[in-house]
Amino acid sequence: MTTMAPDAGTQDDAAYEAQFNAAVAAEERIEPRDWMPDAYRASLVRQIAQHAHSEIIGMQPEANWITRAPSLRRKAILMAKVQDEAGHGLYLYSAAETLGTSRDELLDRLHAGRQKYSSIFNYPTLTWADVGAIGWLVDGAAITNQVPLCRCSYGPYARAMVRICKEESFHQRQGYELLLALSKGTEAQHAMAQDAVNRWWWPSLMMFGPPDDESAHSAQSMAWRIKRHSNDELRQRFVDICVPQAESLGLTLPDPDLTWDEERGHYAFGPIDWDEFREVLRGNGPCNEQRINQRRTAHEEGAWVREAATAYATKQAERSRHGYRAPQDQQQGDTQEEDIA
Ligand code: FAQ
Repeated sequence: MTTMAPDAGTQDDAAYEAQFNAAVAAEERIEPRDWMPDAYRASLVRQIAQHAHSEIIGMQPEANWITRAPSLRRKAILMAKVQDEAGHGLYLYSAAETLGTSRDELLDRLHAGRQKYSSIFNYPTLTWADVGAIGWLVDGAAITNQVPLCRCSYGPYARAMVRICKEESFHQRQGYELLLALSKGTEAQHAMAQDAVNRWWWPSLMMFGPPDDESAHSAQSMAWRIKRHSNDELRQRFVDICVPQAESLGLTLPDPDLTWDEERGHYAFGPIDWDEFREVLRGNGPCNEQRINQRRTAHEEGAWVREAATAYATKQAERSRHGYRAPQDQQQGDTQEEDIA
């Protein structure tokens, strides 16, 4: 879309809003400098920030197992995955910054408990199999939710999601492969995999958010084409994908009501414990306090890194203003010429 934010007062807000609505309806992308309703901007900042916070807090449960991974291969894979989550946080904070809210401000809101992160990361990782269950179920749920976000009406968020989804897909596969190895291993390993799936299944279904009739933002977000599907639609899609995968894994999903509904062409599933979900959102999940405390500590302990990076960037900017090039920035050819001279 090309309607720039008004600065000459040539159109009133109603005209801009009509253009904005037409662009959204025509599946055009809204870009940072385009005019947009304040509520659209605020809702995007809310969702993108919650998403970014989830990515960085989501590093904690799995990082807990890096030092105890059972082989060098598993350790390398897990380190790469956890680093990817940090990267996802960065893309998303950057996308939020294009809407005029800085990363510092968003982190302050997270640390003060004024913004949420996904409920799923308030559960503990008790065994190595939990790393597999997170990859298979949590990343699987994340992909199901996020692939449609690649078509979100806001350009920077949609573009960030393309790369994130590719990486989440690798994460999901590593989790599946890990669980498969355990499931086909010894009896004790199989039991460990089953126990992890039993604990992560229901919280994974909660990741999709409250049921549609209780979802405060869905209707507006879908009208703005931020969200493309409702929470319940995506939850159902996820269940339908998981049932055959669980069969291939040789594991059982912990729901006695899980049956194929011929008429609807979907799996029917049992009731979700929404009281548990609400409690976790209120801060009373098993690990809420631990997660936010660890996040605050990491932020405080990382202050010197941010200061050093800022000082370095200032120095580089200063030098480039004066036309000085640091030796490491010079072309290799320059250095060779100097050497010959
Ligand atoms: N947890 O009206 P709705 C990942 C809040 S990334 C906590 O339905 P909406 C990768 C919601 O914010 C996982 N809060 O809201 C990874 C709102 O609160 P507010 C994160 C939740 O926005 C893997 C209120 O409830 N993914 O896993 C949850 O239309 C492994 C009302 O709800 C995203 O954030 C919840 N589960 O729909 C990383 C994807 N559900 O803001 C590491 C992008 C709802 O009024 C390791 N986000 N709430 O205070 C979305 O698609 C949407 O925001 C939904 C919620 C679907 C999460």
